[in-house]
Amino acid sequence: MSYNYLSKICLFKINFKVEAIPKRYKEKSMTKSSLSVSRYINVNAGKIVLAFLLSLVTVMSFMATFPSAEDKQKETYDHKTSHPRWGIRSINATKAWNTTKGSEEVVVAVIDSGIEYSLSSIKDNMWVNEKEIPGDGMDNDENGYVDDVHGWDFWDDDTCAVNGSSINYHGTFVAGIIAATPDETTGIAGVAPGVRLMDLRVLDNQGQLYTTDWSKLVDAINYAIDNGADIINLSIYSTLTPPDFVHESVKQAIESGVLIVGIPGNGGEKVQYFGQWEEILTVGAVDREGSAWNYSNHGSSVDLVGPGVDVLSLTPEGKVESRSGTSFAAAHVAGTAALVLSIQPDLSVSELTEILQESAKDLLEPGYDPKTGYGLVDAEKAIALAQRFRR
Ligand SMILES: [Ca+2]
Ligand SMILES: [Ca+2]
Ligand SMILES: [Ca+2]
Repeated sequence: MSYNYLSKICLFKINFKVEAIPKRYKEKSMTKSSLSVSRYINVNAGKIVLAFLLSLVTVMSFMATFPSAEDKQKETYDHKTSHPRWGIRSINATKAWNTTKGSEEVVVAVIDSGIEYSLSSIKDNMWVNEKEIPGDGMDNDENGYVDDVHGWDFWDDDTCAVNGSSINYHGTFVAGIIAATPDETTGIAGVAPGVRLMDLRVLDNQGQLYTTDWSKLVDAINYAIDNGADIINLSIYSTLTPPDFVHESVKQAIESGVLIVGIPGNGGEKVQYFGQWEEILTVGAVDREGSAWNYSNHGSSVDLVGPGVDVLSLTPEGKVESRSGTSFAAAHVAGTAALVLSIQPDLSVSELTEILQESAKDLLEPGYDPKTGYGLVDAEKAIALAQRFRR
């Protein structure tokens, strides 16, 4: 256990002029003693980093979790204690596969830290901009981006996440949950392995975006709208209020028929942006038993929950790791929405949302509640409901 979050915190203390650590994070970090708490601390460490950076530069959001000692030890999953597909099984995605594994016509834009799309279980699932000739230095489809084949790296302002600066694990991890091809070697499979992933990188290699970079996020949303995405997975949250033009771009996406799946954030507190906006389908996290995760933010903006505690997926190095966060719960819902659109491509955003909510498995008190929303997303039931859907 020589590697732990404290060393990370110390590093930040050295590198930055540090404001006081919010007391409640300290308390959470120091007083809990359960075996799994180190992963929760990670999330809080992320929030602390936010506070640190606020004193130095203007940071807008932080969503990534750092690898903890426990995560490090779990680089290879244990078949006995953790089936690599428990997350997608718990939402009955593997049963939904009897109907569809997803259509390649359905495109999920992952606005995140970039996707390592050379991984064997990701590479065949990338969206391809058919109108663009790769590598000729020309913007063949005249969409404003030269040689954009699988999306765009708005952080580096280059053609893809894997060229240029190194990437944070987060985007690849999310992409794996949405659409990884089932792989019997790693055991990993995405919710909707037949759909396509659009890679829109906005976060740096620490998983952060700064207030000077709001326009990068808006450009990514607009790219998704203009280039045929059906769904945006937006597993990013901000404790600062975003400017109106960001909200406007979110509204524009919905009006254009693009569902945005977002998160409430990981602080055990009120729902943060962007999940706070009603246009966004906001997804909290539950564990393997279907219990609400303590650190999943809650409030009347939470629409659904998904598996988000000790979820297994792929790192950019192709390793299977276990992570916790509402980011990963949202990815399960984005994948489920993609399955539904695969059999009912003409659904509006509100119809798709209604199907996901009505087919969810109700948790906690009967009906809606602010911790688990309308309940745990259920891919099999959502597909069945979509099949019966008539306007
Ligand atoms: Ca282009
Ligand atoms: Ca070109
Ligand atoms: Ca790049």
